[in-house]
Amino acid sequence: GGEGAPIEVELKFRVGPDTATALWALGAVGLPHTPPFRDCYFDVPGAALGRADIWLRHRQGQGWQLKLPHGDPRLPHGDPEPAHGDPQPHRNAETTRTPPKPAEPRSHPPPTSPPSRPPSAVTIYREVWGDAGVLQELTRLLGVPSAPWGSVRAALAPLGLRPTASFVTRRRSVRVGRVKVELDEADFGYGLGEAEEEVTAEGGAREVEEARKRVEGVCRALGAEPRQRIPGKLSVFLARHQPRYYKLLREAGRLEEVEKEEKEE
Ligand code: V4E
Repeated sequence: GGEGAPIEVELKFRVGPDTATALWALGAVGLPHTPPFRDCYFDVPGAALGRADIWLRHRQGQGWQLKLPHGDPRLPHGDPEPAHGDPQPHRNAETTRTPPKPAEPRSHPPPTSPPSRPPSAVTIYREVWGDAGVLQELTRLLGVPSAPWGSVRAALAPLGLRPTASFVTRRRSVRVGRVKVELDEADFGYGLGEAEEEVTAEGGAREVEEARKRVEGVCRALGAEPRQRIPGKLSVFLARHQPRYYKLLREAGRLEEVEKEEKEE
C-alpha cells in the first residue's frame, strides 16, 4: 500500500543564465545522467482526481506513480464522475484528516473554509509507486470495492481514466547537501528548476519542516524567491493543449496560473 510511501518536499524555481554558476558556487555535485523520459498523465472525466490534487502518471523507465497531497485526500463528493457545472474542490489535505469513505456519497459538501496554505510555495506530496500500490490507492479513492485488474494499464478503461497529457522531459540532476536540484526542459518548450528532498513518513512533521527549510535555503541561494509559485510542466502543457481541463483545475485551485509568455511557443 501507500503507507510507507516517500514524502516529497519540493519547490519550483525559474532557471536563469546564472543558475548553473550559482549551483557550482554552492558545491553542487553532479548526479548520474537520467535518460529523457516521457510522462503520461490520466484523469477521469470531470477531473475528480486533479480536483482532489491527485496525479496519476506513467513515467517512462519508472512505471506508474500517484502523487497525493501529504495527508488523507478524498475525491470531491466521493464521486468518480462529478457534475461539470459546480466543481466543489476537495479541501487541502492538511485540514482533512478524517478517514475517507469514498464508496458512500456524502450528504454534506466538504467544508468551505480556505485551505491552510504553507507559508511558502513548497509543496508536500506523498508518492506511491508501482502497479500494486497505485491500484490499491486508486480503487480506494474512486470507491471501487476490489481491484480485479493485474495492472494499472488494464484498469484504465474500466475506471474511466483517460490520458490528459504526454510530454518528454530532459533532466539534469545535482545534489546540494541533502537537497536534490533538478533542471528540467520539457519537449514543448518549457523549462524550470526544482529543489526537493524526500523524507519518510516515519520522520514526521519535524523532518518535513527541516526539509522545507533546506529546500527554501537552496532556492534563495539560487536567487529564487521561495514564496513565488512557478507553474509546473503539467500546468503549462494543459494550459496550451487541454484548455477545458486546465480551466476546471484552475477553478479548483489545483494548478498555477500560466502567464501569456509561457503559453506561447
Ligand atoms: C503535483 C502536481 C502535479 C503533478 C506533476 O507534479 P510535478 O511536481 O509538477 O511534476 P514533476 O515532473 O516535477 O515530477 P517529479 O519528478 O518532481 O516527481 S500538477 C499540479 N500539481 C500540484 C502542484 C501545484 N499546484 N503547484 C506546484 C508549485 N507544484 C505542484
